[in-house]
Amino acid sequence: MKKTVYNVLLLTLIIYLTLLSKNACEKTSYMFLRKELAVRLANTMREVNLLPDNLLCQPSVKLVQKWYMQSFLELLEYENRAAEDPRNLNDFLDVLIDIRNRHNDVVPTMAQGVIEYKEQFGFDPFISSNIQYFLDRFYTSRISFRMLINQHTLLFGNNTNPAHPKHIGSIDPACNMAEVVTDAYETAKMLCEQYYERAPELHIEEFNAKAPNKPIQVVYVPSHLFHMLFELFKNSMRATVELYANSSEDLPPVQALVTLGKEDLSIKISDRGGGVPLRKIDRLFNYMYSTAPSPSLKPSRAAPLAGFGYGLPISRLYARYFQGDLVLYSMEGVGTDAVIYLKALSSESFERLPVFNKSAWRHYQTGPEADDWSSPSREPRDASTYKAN
Ligand code: W6P
Repeated sequence: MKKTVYNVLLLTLIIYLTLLSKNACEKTSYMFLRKELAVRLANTMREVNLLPDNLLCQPSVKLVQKWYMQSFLELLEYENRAAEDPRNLNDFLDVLIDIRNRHNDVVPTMAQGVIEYKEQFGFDPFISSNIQYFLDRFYTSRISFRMLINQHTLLFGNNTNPAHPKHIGSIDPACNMAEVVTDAYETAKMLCEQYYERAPELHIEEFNAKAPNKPIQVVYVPSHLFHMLFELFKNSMRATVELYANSSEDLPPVQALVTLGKEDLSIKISDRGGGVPLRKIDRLFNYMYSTAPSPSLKPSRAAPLAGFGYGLPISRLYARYFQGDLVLYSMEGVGTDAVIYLKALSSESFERLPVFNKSAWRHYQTGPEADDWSSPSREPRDASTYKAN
């Protein structure tokens, strides 16, 4: 009898402590986020203001600024609202969801701003490097902002994900790489077949150097990984299908190699799609270069495998956000290897965030510097052999 009572009490105590700590945790998260999110928004807005005037005055950029300002003010409302009142916690959840929705279209809207600029002023290498620097930082900060909002709303919005009960918010503590690779491949394959009526096969191979023959897993955000892999598969498939457009030969498969070492978890996606000359590789990551000249805000009208042209640079930001990277190695005439590098240990996957300081400020002030390498274009040359693109 005594033992049972003890057990019941223990159980009640455990349930009570769990509830208590869940609430304590939500309060802590609330107090952290109301400040942290406002600070990140404010820093971003200060940096937007450093953009060249001709870009700042574009209507799309103005619209994005308005969204940031409104979200900032909404967060400030909570500055003095007690975490002890559950109504505040619940209202805050709703505000976060509103903010997230308000910012859904920031990427295509900024792309539109770049298009508007390009239509008026043309392509300018100085502005392009300014925009590159700015958008890399701006989108990284957006990734982090959405990550924090997602964690809070998923953890405390009291709807546990029934499909993935083991996930902690958007994080999978045992994210199986081969599964996400297959998933991203299948999704890209569907699009590819819709558009081209065929798609290359996938050959997937794993090499676990750390624990031979064990599946490769890591603590990661599956949606980020999916985003990167989906982008790479679309590019590989398009290159492959277009290279074989007038051929009845079988398509060379896309190969995926997932490897795990002590420090890196790497995923290589290889295609035999004919490759890209080295001179053009940087352009694939350039925001200003890869924005289409005509507005195409409705993705339905665009070719399904083309997208906005922002897929690759943003995928690279996802990889870098947790201290990884995304690199392309292409051999023209043959094909392209794309490698995603991630940290094998979650203890090394801390956030990589832009800081707003004097050094960042200087990036927007310096004019185009004189090139300190010889440039063939300054030598007399035969204009008829000059390749413009
Ligand atoms: C290509 C161009 C490209 C970009 C990114 C990933 C793969 C590929 N393949 O031909």
